[in-house]
Amino acid sequence: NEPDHQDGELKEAVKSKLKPPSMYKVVLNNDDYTPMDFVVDVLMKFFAMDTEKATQVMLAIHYDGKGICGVFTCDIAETKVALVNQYSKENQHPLKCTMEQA
Ligand code: TYC
Repeated sequence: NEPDHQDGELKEAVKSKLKPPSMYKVVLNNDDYTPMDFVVDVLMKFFAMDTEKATQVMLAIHYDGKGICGVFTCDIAETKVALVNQYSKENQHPLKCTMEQA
């Protein structure tokens, strides 16, 4: 029940203390067995890439050993990693997804 201007000042004070969340890179690792088509499928299904972008990223991982699929807050990165690893396991591919602080 404070006057309006005090509410406004409180909001500013709170707002000024909020720092942006830490961001995490979600990384796919290369291996010798996962089919290229499956990796493209994962990039399209879980990281909203179109065929062309997913193919570019898959090939970059294939040649460089690993690659960034996206950068997310901790909770979202953890969820993506869990979903991708579960999907790979279900389909009996050794594809591994990990996260690193950005
Ligand atoms: N190296 C795999 C092959 O030659 C393809 C591949 C690409 C696997 C990216 C994993 O994250 C990966 N079939």
